[in-house]
Amino acid sequence: MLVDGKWTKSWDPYQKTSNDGSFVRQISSFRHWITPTGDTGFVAEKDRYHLFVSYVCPWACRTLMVRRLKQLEDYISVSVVEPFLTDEGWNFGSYPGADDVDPFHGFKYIHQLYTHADALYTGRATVPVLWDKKLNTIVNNESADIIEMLNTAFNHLTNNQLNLRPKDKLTELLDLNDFIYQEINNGVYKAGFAQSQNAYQRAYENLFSALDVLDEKLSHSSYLLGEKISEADIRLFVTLVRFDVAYYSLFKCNKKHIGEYEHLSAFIDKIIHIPGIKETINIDHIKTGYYSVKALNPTGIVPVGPELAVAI
Ligand SMILES: N[C@@H](CCC(=O)N[C@@H](CS)C(=O)NCC(=O)O)C(=O)O
Repeated sequence: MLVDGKWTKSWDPYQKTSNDGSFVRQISSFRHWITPTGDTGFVAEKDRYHLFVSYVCPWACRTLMVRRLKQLEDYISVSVVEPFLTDEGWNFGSYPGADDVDPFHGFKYIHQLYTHADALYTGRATVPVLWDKKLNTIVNNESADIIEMLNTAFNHLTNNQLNLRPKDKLTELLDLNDFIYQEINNGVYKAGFAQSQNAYQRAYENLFSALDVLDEKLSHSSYLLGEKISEADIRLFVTLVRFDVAYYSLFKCNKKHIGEYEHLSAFIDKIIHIPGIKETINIDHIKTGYYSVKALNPTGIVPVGPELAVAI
């Protein structure tokens, strides 16, 4: 991580651990907001913004999904890092599907973007990073903010009417978002990076009861809030699509494959077939990336399987 703008030590996957050995995620620190009027200093305009992502990362990929669903390709360009976490964190390079170098400064590492934006930055250099090409700085590094912002900030320019945060269902959506974040998105990490048997077992049990709840919910409707796709679906999807490939074995979330859940697997299939969504998923990067975490997989061997129930 960075301390006062200096890269301190080799990359380590453990963000923070609480006293009982549970995994704790860092709070994001760049929280600017793009708006139609630019009252915040960041106005919505064509070709001004850029997303730095890793296909490995569910948080980054949810921003890619929303960019596609909201037809923002001409407004927000994208760079992809290599799937491995190096001793200096995410880097650009020649791995297939990645970009060689940061296109604006020629940086090799994502952490250089952070120190460019704040020379004394302290914290982890995470993806996604939403970059402002005009002001040459980070707008926001919190994917929850980014997807919320992309849902509305550019609508007057794109005329895209899809609303992933319907006002009439906002309370239900926020409750679902919270549940999905706690029990599923972060739930798999709590199991995978637990540092005590108790913390792991608690995470495992909570995760699979939450999956049961959502599988049941999806037996009544196409999407979590009914017949229209919402933010909650995107949040759920990014974890489900990585589950059988990475979390099941590497994170020891091995009670069931998602392929064994009738409604969750139909849900994955439905979302994958939305035009453009397949391009936001790169199974090779996901597998290579997760299995490159030495703390969890010291040999670095990447499994060949599994054969996925839903073809991607
Ligand atoms: N709160 C952030 C979390 C992002 C995050 O944890 N990204 C991971 C990849 S999945 C990362 O970049 N980790 C690098 C590190 O921790 O050094 C968000 O949702 O945007």
